[in-house]
Amino acid sequence: MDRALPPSQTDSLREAALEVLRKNDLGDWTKPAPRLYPHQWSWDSALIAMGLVHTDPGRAMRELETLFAAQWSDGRVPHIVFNPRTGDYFPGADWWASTRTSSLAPVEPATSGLIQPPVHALALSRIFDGARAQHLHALESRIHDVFPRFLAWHRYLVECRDAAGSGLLTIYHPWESGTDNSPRWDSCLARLEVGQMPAYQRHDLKHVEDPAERPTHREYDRYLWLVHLLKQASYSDEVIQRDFPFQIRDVLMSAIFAAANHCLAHIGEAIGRPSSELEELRTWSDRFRRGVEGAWDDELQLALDWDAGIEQPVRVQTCAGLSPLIVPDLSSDVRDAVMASLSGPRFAGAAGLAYAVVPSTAPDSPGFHARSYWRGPTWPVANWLLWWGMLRHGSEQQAEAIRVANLELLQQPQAQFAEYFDPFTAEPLGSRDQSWTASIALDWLAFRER
Ligand code: 2M8
Repeated sequence: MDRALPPSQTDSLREAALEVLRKNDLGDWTKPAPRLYPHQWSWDSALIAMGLVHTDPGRAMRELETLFAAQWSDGRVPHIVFNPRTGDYFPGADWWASTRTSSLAPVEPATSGLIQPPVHALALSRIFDGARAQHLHALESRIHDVFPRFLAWHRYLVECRDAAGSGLLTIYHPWESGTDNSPRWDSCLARLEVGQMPAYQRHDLKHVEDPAERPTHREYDRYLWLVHLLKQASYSDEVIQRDFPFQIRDVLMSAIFAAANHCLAHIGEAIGRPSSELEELRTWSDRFRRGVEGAWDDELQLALDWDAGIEQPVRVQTCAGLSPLIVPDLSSDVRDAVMASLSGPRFAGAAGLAYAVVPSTAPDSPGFHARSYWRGPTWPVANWLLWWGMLRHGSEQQAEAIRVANLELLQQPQAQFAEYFDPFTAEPLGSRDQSWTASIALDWLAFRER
């Protein structure tokens, strides 16, 4: 039984979460949301697999296999895999023109040319451990088969997104971070001069009640201008890195990558991969741990992204600053400092919160907006990542407090597995029936039974 909620409520929450995943299930992959996001998104799929593993580990594996089947020949896993049969989305496959633009892209399916945070090995590791425990040999053999693709993905990130060996991954677009309109990107986007590009029409605003919940038109112009420039560079890392105006070393992505290398090494060792590969993965995990630890800012008591365009840290206060918690083998003094920031008055301990969960941006800090997407609302999925990390660092009590507070938020009758929530009123915002919200609810509900 779950300590957070009485059994009748956990049962109905679980059933409702499963229903969301069933409704968004397209057979081999899952839509992140019924209408707002009708294609396959990279990190959504991995986090969806984290929930599916509790009911159908084979289907969880299929989610990853479908995504990795769209991998580019340089190893990158695209942030969107387009399905011609599912709904409107802008910018769609034509706008990205991946196959026409780069010989590295698959001929089919059409994809975007960006990446997203590399959470995939966290999901693979969960599937693997389950398969081993339950003697699911066919599933283990599928993990064997897909392993080289995962390794190629990690190698792409190391060689192309951190060629300088900084221990932090460089992103070229806010969409790569997954935290699209976070104040993390404001100062860099403010320097960007948008040139001539074709007129466009957004689809996202059709699917939310209030446009304030989504990025502004000014932000969208910048997002699309960056895509235009990326296409001009043929999505080539070498060309992009010469003078691209948006190059930021992303601390959250790098923390996830440190953990992902650790998870992949764990699987690799268990399935007997060559020791040279295991050594590489461990070295990468350590390199990105050091990168994230080195991004710690004593004054803000948060880890900060690095804006390579001006060679300065990005001094904002967002949940990404807590990402050292996701890193394996974190030194205990950094862990204690991050935990203090997380539970303190800028995040889960902020005055007036409806539930003691982590908002995406610290209330009262510049750029905060309670209803706008990644500028302040609480995202259960971001809370899940921090919770996952806290458990690994032995911060069990605090992890439990985050899990319980999130489940209480999600079991409100109006919550409907929303994409994000106003942290003060708990009003659901963005899409409803968001797959990864349902999926991580399943994982949180199953936690006490594990
Ligand atoms: C959001 O991003 C997409 C663009 O990739 C959008 O706003 O159209 C983000 O929350 C991102 O992290 C997420 O993967 C995606 C699908 O849920 O939606």
